[in-house]
Amino acid sequence: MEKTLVLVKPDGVAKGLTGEIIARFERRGLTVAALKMLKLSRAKAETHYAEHKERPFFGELVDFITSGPIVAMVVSGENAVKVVRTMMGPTNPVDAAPGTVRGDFALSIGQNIIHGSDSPASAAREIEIYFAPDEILL
Ligand code: IDP
Ligand code: MG
Repeated sequence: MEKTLVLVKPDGVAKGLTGEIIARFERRGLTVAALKMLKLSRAKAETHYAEHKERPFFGELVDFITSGPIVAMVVSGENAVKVVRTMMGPTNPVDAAPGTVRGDFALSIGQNIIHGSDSPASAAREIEIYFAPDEILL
């Protein structure tokens, strides 16, 4: 089964949306294969978002993702990467349709509630940042 990394970002946790987000994936038929709450270190945040290192918003992004607790999960299922991305909605919530997580719960690109890996290769790289192999139980 394909696996993807999902983060409920600090704004999503603070708004009490963790259960709602997990429920959406479970109702769709995806499986939560690993789950934890944590506060991300700057070093891990910089590793996770390394592709954006040169972008003007990088500092703000690292500040935000390390600003409070997040919930990390491995979600698995057929085409999990693409299905999760579709259910999240586009990066800028202004463009996100109602029915998507960002379209229902976010307004700003900097605080857009949720992360999901953008490819199976990204998923493999990102899952290793958050989970040891023996923490992935399904
Ligand atoms: P994604 O989360 O939809 O995969 P990416 O392009 O990978 O989007 O960007 C990572 C995160 O960086 C986004 O979720 C968003 O929070 C933040 N971000 C992206 N572009 C901007 C921007 O132009 N201004 C501020 N934050 C941004
Ligand atoms: Mg991305």
